[in-house]
Amino acid sequence: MRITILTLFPAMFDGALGESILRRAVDQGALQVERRNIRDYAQDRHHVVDDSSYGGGPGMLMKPEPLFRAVEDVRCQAGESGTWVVLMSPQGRTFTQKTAAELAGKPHLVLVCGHYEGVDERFREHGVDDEISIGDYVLTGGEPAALVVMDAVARLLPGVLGDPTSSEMDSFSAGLLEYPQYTRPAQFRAWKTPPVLLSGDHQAIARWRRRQAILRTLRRRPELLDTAGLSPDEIADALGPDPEGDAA
Ligand code: 9D3
Repeated sequence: MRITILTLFPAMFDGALGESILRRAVDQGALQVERRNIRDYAQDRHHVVDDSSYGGGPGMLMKPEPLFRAVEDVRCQAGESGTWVVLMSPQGRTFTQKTAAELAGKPHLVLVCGHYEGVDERFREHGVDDEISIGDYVLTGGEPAALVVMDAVARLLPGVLGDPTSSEMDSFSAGLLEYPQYTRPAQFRAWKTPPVLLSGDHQAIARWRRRQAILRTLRRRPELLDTAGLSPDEIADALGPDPEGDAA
């Protein structure tokens, strides 16, 4: 897969691309990342990319010409087919794991990062295929959001993470929060690892984990249970008679 990032601040991606999983994905050839500076597509002498808003109001907007020229240049060089252009924007559809999976199927993603108070409406309307927000909070620009999208998409590409983990394969745990996890030492300070996890009884461990995952989801993110595909019976069944006395 290929990802092109259109940004006024290409260096903001240096750190993330130079480390860890994203770097490995690029080194392995599973992912090709290209950054282009939108300012390079401005045609006036001072490479101006922003201007004030018609009708007045505070702040600056990104001018349409450099944005259209940048996207059209990428689309032409890519041969047009399979290029999916996404504007990172607070007004976009909210990014989820489902969106990540959908975008991971595109051969060429173009992530456009806005800055200032936003972009000229004609670019939003006629220049892009999609518009995505990563959640309801205010960033200084689209770059951190593009990084989030790129990271979530990259780990879904074949070969990037190695084999999918068994919990990702396990349809029972889909849509639930994770169960509590422990590693050595068995006791740290006053805090002991739940004995069932040291018991070697794999069936008991699986039951305990499932119960913990459901309890935790019920307490912290009850709305997730609506889409986890669990019937009330399955929930009651997994929770059972409450052996630890910690029912919700
Ligand atoms: C006062 C109106 N503001 C909208 C909330 C203007 C504005 C603030 C911040 C316009 C753009 C931005 C920069 N943010 C993004 O470009 C952005 C973003 C975000 O702020 N939150 C979540 N997802 C995203 S994707 C792009």
